[in-house]
Amino acid sequence: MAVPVGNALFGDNYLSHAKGWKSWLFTLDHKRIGVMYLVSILASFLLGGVFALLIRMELWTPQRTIMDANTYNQMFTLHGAAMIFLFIIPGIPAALGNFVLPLMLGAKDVAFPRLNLLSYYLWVAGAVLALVSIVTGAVDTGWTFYTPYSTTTNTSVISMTLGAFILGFSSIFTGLNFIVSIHKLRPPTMTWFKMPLFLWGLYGTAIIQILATPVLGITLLLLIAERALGVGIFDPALGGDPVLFQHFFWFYSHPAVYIMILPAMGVISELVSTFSHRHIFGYRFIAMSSIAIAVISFLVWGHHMFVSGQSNLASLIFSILTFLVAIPSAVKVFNWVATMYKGEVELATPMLYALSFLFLFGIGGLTGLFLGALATDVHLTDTYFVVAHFHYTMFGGTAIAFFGGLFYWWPKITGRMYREAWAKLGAFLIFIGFNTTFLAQFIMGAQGMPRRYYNYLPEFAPYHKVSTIGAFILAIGFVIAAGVLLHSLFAGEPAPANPWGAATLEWQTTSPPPHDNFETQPIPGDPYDVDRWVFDREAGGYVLAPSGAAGGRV
Ligand code: HEM
Ligand SMILES: [Cu+2]
Repeated sequence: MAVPVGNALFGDNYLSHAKGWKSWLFTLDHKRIGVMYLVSILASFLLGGVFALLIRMELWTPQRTIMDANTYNQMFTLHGAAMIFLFIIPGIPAALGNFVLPLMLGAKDVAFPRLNLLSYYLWVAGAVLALVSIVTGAVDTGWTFYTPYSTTTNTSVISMTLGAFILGFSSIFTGLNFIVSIHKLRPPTMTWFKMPLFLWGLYGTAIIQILATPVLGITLLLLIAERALGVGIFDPALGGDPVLFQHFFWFYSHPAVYIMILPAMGVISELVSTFSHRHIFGYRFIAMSSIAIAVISFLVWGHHMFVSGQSNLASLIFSILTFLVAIPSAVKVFNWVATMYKGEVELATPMLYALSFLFLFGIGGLTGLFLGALATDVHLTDTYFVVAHFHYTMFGGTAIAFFGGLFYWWPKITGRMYREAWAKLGAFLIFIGFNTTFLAQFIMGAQGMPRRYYNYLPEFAPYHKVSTIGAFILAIGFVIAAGVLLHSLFAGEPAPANPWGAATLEWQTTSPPPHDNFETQPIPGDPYDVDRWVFDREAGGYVLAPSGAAGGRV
């Protein structure tokens, strides 16, 4: 088997550079830390997914199916908490971002490699505390930990919230590291507007991580103080105010949905340009809209509280501000579509995920308008409409982009290609399964099926059955996707340096990259100048066209 040009699988690379488990556990290499995050985060997704399937099985019938009501409450709490705090918030920045960010900058590592390793171990500590809370009487408050229930239930709220508190620090440190890296490690020729859009996405995310996450930390500490010491902050019996908790909680958790979606949008910008083989359209608008979204995200938290008794004026203002988010989001979508228009769209696996994202996130975003409008939200709040809406945005948006990014950077991370046909089948089943699961939830939600209910009226049973069947199709899709990636690890063709023809710097080093990322310092040019890359049969991938030799190398 001829080894393609740019493949370093059988020579020196970051994976072969040092051996033994210590070389992993104490590594300061951002690529290895990224890989450790990736494995841990995928394990969390598996755990959350198992909880999801158990929830869906329970909801197969209107009465008890497989578990009692208390267990059910714990299941949806654990599902939500695992998916949010362990999987989707750290997902793209910590796993993919850690691996890709320094490479895209042409740098050797992030600005603070030790802090990076600390972030990872904080994540592990938080995850362990969350697991402890499962063993010691799982939490049943919902992932939102609303008071006064969370201060009175006798389940292990303290270890779970302490876990979330520590995970918050992991997130803050990652954000800090990325901001400093982007400011300090950008090569002189990479001006702000020559930066890949994935980095703009991570930059916007990092701002929110640093500014919003401490509020969650303080809120959870106050909750712990109230439970452990009886300080009256949220409990009316002690002179506190439960609605205050909701304000604090959503002041973090709304921006947190942009911690989830901004890096996802960054991934999509890369995928859409690469697989349309076309320069990204409206670069500056996409870049600036990331910052606009980051800023607006701080001003809309009250849309989660329209029925909490906050004043009508406050609700009105929050509603108007919520609609503002649609503008920068739509700016991105229009620019992606314009990039594809007249491009040579190649339906490789990562692009299938990107197209899924456009469709699913489109539905998620547009249904958000019904929830942002006061009159319709009062009817829809706390129904399955909300459950469907946030799954379309978080799962259909962020998680799908995460998997698109994983299939995109996989050859770079592992040095191996995967089987396209099977990978496409997985992506296709995930798309079908996803819509089957969650479209049905929009319908029953609009008809009044409440969220978090164990028993329900028999008239909703057909929708629940469809949704459960969809969840299993979805699971089969993921099993196939996982099988494809595992198979490639052992039997995949060696990957070329640049299998897709992308122009960002991470493709200008071998697959997998050497320990120090680049043999010789690459010179960044326009990150979307994809025309300079031509397919070379012998290399099995893309190489620089001779005429465009200035600025890059293979
Ligand atoms: C196999 C895929 C999934 C299925 C079938 C599924 C299903 C469900 C169901 C049935 C609920 C319970 C709703 C309720 O009782 O109110 C739920 C809640 C939730 N899910 Fe998922 N989910 C899946 C994947 C995900 C993913 C990938 C995420 C995150 C990105 C996620 C985040 C959440 C959250 C935050 C809740 C709210 C829990 C709460 O109400 O406290 N889910 N999900
Ligand atoms: Cu919100």
